[in-house]
Amino acid sequence: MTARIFAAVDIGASSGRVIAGVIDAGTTTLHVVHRFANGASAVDRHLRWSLTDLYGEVLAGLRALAASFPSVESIGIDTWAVDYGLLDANGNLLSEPISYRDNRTDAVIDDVHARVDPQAMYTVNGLQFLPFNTVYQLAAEQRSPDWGRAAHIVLIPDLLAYWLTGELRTESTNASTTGLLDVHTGRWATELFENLGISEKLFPTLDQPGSQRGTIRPEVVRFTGLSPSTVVTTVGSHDTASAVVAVPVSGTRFAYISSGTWSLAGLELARPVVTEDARRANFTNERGVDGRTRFLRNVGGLWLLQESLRSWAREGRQLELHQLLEEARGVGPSTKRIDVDDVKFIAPGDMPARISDAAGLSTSATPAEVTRCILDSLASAYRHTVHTAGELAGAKVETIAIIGGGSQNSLLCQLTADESGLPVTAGPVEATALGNILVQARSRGAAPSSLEEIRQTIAHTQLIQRYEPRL
Ligand code: LFR
Repeated sequence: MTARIFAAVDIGASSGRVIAGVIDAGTTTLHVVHRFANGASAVDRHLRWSLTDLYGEVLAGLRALAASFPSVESIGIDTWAVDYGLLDANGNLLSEPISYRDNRTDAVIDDVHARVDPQAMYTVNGLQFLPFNTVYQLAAEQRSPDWGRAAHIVLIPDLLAYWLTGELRTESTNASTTGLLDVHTGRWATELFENLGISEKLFPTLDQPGSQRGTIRPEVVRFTGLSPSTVVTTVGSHDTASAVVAVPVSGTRFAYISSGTWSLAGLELARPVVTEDARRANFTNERGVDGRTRFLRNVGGLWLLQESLRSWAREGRQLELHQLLEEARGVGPSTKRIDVDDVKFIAPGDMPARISDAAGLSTSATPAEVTRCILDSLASAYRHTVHTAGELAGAKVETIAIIGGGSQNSLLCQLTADESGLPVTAGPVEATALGNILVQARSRGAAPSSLEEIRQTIAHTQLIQRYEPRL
């Protein structure tokens, strides 16, 4: 059998990649063909992404892809969730999308909750309260000059897919993070739209992972050199949904932690849990591939460390991550910890000072001590979250699967095993790209049909480390 080739455009809050996945005799091998930086910056009084630049990087990546893998069949796109761009009636982007780390929703949250009781809202959308959920961002947007001219609200991966194919849709796993999708039916929650004074028609039609979005436009063919028959396939376009496809564990008795800028920690369930206890514990029911429920919490993530490294670099201390982690291992367990979920850590800025202040560390705390405090605090938040998820869902958890970039942080993985008393599998590092690629492959007959079989293949073919709890 000849190898089949698929590509993932995978963009996170701090970097993006175009990755080719070569599937040969059941093994998927990934090749990164293009990497680029991402980040939001202050423009016109808001923290904005540059989607125009990101699209340029996607095109450059696709050009590199065509050069090395001309027989690529299909491309899938995933990014972070909740953010969107507004298009006018001619399909033009009205302004660069505002980042979820912007503070514009502070002024509108109470107003939204006055229109829709948060308790009632949770029974409909099942979503964890986060100040940046799209529903709050749209409430702020309703006060902006762009609002009157907006004809379409387009989530970030769908915007990139629109520019590549000309087709406008809303992918459903990502739609579930807007706060406007009915968690029980998977359709738009009409009543919420009405109560918030937002027209449901602003969102393009819902689309499911595995369906064909469209073929690439002639201009894209000309620029990239890709074949005109190349398609864009809808995948779990919420990066976390794609990542959860690629956990290397079978059965139901596992928790996952998709560890990157954020840590998304929780369970995969057949049905949502929208009890008052789940709401109070701030658990979300995001939609997964194949209509599964991702019952999880956004726990603070490596953002705390990434942003600390940036602060130290601004002070002229260029620290090498590997060495810093070794030093953090050496300083031993920290007695002082932070609440990694505190909203004061969401915005960019001087993170070491905020952390030292919150933990009560001395002003002379070294970067290694701050780092150890971050990792110990994350590990105990992971333990607590996994434990609470199991209790709320009535599920037994026997293993924790850490996937994504954080799975390479062996100190964090070991601390998680120690804190939780459970074995931890770590990897694949590129879970999101693998999940993206395998959902495309499956829709074209090049990967097994059930998520369970896909996961078994991943467990057998990808690099997975194991950490046992130490007493
Ligand atoms: C992870 C992620 C989370 C989402 C956050 C903001 O990259 O997609 O799942 O809550 O970013 O969009």
